[in-house]
Amino acid sequence: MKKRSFTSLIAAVIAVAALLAGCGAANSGTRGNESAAPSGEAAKQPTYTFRLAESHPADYPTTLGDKKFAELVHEKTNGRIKIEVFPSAQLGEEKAVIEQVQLGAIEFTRVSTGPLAEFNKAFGVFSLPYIFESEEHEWNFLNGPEAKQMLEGLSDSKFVGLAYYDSGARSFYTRKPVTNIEDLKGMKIRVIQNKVNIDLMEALGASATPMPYGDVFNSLQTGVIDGAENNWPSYYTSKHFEQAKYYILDAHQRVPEVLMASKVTWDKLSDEDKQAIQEAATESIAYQREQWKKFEKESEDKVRAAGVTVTEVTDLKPWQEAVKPMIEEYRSEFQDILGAIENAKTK
Ligand code: GTR
Repeated sequence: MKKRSFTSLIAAVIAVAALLAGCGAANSGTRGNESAAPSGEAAKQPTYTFRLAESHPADYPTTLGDKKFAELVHEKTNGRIKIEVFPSAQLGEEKAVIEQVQLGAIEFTRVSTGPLAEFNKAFGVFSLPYIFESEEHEWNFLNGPEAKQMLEGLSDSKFVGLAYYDSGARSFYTRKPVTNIEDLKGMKIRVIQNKVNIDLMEALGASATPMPYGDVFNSLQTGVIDGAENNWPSYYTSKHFEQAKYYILDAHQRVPEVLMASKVTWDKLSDEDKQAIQEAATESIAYQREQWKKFEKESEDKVRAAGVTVTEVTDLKPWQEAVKPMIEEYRSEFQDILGAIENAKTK
């Protein structure tokens, strides 16, 4: 068993055991920080220590956003609510984490809307290709009422959506040279598991191989897959660029990240605490986006310096044409959201 899958299994066993034993933070009101209980007025209110699961390393921009969020929550609750950020998939791979957040065994997480689509169908819209023209277009939509409604809709799946974080654009990288859409034909490409991604690979003539993020490096190394796709920071920090040295910038998706809580945890909090947490999440967005911008450039520089062959796609037409029929197939399912995305265009 691969090291990371084994770690995820252990994490899952511990979390379920904790849940069964009824020692989740929301059940007991505290989790191991009674000594830190503040004095005075605040002492009458409960103290909590929660966990936040993050799959990226400690210095990755989403993790920095999580930490800023935790810091703000701590500040706004006078130290009563402590959120410990567990980076590098210590609490498990994304899908397993989402399942545990749904159960209330993990209280907070930052995940991609890619895997989230398997739990809440509306989020599949972000995996549709070329629907955003730019970062501005994407954020114009994410800051609008429909995107907020999508976060609210997460409560149907036992989550509380708190904020969107930036994740740039995803492009393909491969072990063998790919310089145009034709070269992708027949290639086995790792995707985040969701139905839209599988249909997307088919539309491009490639074959979709869904697997957890933590398994991609080995699968590239052993040739189980021919390539994968991601943004600059993930391509760099995962070291996938060492195995797949051809990066073709088609920017097919902009799949935002989501900061969210377990509804099981949330329902046990006071209105005042809910408000403090929501405010902290909203305030952390600007910081996360700033960090994203900086790190995106740094990762690009590092990857280019390592000798990766980067192909800019000057004409996106053939790519967009190839996926048109699949987008049409999804049009009725995502009609309203697609309309709102269209209306959020900035030019
Ligand atoms: C990254 C994203 C992760 C994960 C990963 C993947 O861009 O931040 O949460 O979803 O992609 O491809 O699995």
